[in-house]
Parts: sequence; structure tokens; C-alpha cells
Amino acid sequence: AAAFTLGVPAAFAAKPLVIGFSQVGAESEWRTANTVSIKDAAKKEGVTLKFADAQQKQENQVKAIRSFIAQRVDVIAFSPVVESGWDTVLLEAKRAKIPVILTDRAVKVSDPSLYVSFLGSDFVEEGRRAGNWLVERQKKTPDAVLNIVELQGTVGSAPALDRKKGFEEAIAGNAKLKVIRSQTGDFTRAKGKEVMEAFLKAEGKKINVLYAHNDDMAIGAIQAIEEAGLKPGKDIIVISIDGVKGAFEAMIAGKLNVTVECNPLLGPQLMQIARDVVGGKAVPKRVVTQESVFPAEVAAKEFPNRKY
Ligand code: GYE
Repeated sequence: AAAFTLGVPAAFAAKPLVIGFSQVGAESEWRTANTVSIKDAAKKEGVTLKFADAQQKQENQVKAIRSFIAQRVDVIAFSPVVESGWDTVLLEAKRAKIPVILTDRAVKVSDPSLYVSFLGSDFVEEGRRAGNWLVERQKKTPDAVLNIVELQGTVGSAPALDRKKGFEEAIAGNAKLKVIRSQTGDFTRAKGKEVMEAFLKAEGKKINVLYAHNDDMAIGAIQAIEEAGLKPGKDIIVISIDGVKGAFEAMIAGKLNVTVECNPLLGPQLMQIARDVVGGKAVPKRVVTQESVFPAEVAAKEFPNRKY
């Protein structure tokens, strides 16, 4: 009877999809939400996820990608810490016939066929939205010059380069809006605080506006502003990007003026693209996430709807 056992022979059973994912790190609330979204989506869909945390270092990502190639995963996905320096390792993946999906951050490569799809936000547009908000705000005090200090994200990363560019574009031509200092805070609270302390020491009360490339740096800087005896959100206008819960709390407390949304919940879409690629379907080269802008006035009403 044993010879007639029913069931699918192991060799014909649908194999679970295996994705190797190299994450940037755990530098911000945004990143934590992004990691949770990807892990949850994989679990829900029965995808085997090999997850590697690069701790904000490109060399760790290169190592992780090489190890995914050696393990012959079905798909490699990663959120590149920085934009450049990927040609060699991505060529290795291509030669091994393993498709690569970029999530969240972009790369600069000489050959665009080195990846199949890029899922993530339009960071230049986010920077523009931050700048446009300030241009509107400036109209309330048309005669005043507003001195801006900028906390940039990780040096060489797509969101830092693009958010700087978009913001500059939006305020260009407005002689009353001046960026007087700009430095990296590496997307972390601790660094945001530290660099803001230095800005305050150097410029003191000359600072009218803080533009931070993410909420975490803004939250760190808010602490520095308070410790300097000033009122964030009032003495210094604070603008940031991401739209994490911590930003909504800061807005409700009157310490942050606006956050531009950047959606980290990319897990379900990533799983879909990976399945399509492996299933031989055509996938879009670029998938842009939908996002809005939340000024402090709507923070309390929107807070219960926030998912990250
Ligand atoms: O804005 C920041 C994070 O790449 C969009 O990285 C992401 C950025 C996000 O650390 O908080």
C-alpha cells in the first residue's frame, strides 16, 4: 500500500520563493517600519526571506549580495546605502542570472539592465514639497529674510542628494530664503542633535528655519533647540520628511511645523514584483509610491490613521 501513497512528490511541489534582502540598517523609525513591512509581507506570502542588515555600510551590502549569489537565491532585493559603486557586484548577479530589485533607494549604474525594477519614492519631489511649503510660509512674513540650516541624510545616498536638490529647486529665485549651513546628520537622531548643537553654537539666533532630510534628525535637533533655550516650531521653523509617528507627536506638541510623507510600507509590492519577475512576467522598471504632505494643523486629526 505504501507504494500508492497519495500526495505530490517533493520534486514537483511548488518551491517557496527565496529572496535575499540587504537592508541599509536600523538608522531611523522609517527604516524600522520598512523592515517590518518586508518581513511581514514575506511571512504572509510564504516567501523565504534571507535578511541581512548592512549597518549603513556599502561593503557589508556587497558582501551580502555576493553571499546571496553563492546561495543561488531566486531574487536579490536591496536598498542601496549609497548611489554609486554597484556596477561590479550587480554584474556578478546578472551573470549568475539572478534578478535584482531595488527597493527604496536608487543606484547610479552605467548599464540599467543590471536591475529589473526600482520600487520607491520620488525623493526630488519630496524635497520640492518641503521647499514649496516654506515658500508659502514665507508669504506670511514677506519682508523677513529666513536663514535656513539643513541637516542632510547619509552622504552619497539617493534620498540625501535628491532631497537637497528638490528643496533648492523649490526655493531658488526667492532672495529671502537662504541656506546658511548644510551638513550631514546621517539620518539618525543622535547625529541630528549633535550637528544642530554645532549650528546653534555657530549661528545662534540667526537661524530661522531647520530643514531636516528625515524626521529622526529633526527630532534630535528639536532637543538641541530646546536645550539652547529656544522654542522649536516657533523660534525656529522645523520642516522634515518621512511622516513617522514621532513626527506627528512632535507636531501635536507644537515643535515640528510640517512633515512630507515618505512611505516605507513597501513589503507587499516588493513580493509582487519578485513573483512576477520569477514567473516571467514583464515588470515596470520604476514603481513610484504615492505620498502627501502633513502640516501641523492636521496632525491631531491624521494621527490615528498613521500606520508607521
Ligand atoms: O527617509 C530615512 C531613512 O531611504 C527613504 O532612509 C529612506 C530614508 C528615510 O533612514 O529616514
